[in-house]
Amino acid sequence: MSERTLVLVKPDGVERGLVGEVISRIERKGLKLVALEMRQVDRQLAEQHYAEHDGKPFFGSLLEFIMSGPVVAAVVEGPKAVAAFRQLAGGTDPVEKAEAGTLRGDYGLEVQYNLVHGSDSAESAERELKLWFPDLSA
Ligand code: DAT
Ligand code: MG
Repeated sequence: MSERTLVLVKPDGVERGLVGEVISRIERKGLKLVALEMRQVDRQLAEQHYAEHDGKPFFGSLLEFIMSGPVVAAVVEGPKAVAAFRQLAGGTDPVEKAEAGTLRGDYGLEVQYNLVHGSDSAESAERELKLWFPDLSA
């Protein structure tokens, strides 16, 4: 059974020229790209995307960061796509949690600048895909 997940290359990843590396690892894993687009995130999308973090001390800087430059948004498909991309991304903190060999473990230092987003569950993926790609049919 195939599923879909939302992947973002965040502004730090785009700025550092790591879009190709992220896409390459997605493809090497055997996942498929269903949609791929460069986007500038506005405040409304930022707030909706990160709604679960509203009220946390880092919420304001998280919004500013995701709006700070273009992101690359992708719809990624495959068996266990949600978990598979989370495995490629590594843990949220690039040094404390992400293993070497993951995107965050290999390229990140600070938790805010952790390069990529991946939906954390099938339910989150459904919500986020509607938000980012409302015209994409299931
Ligand atoms: P993930 O992106 O691994 O799903 P999350 O949903 O808990 O992690 O948090 C969303 C983003 O918020 C995360 O990618 C980076 C930022 N973030 C999380 N915890 C943070 C913290 N303690 N300080 C600053 N930024 C944080
Ligand atoms: Mg998350």
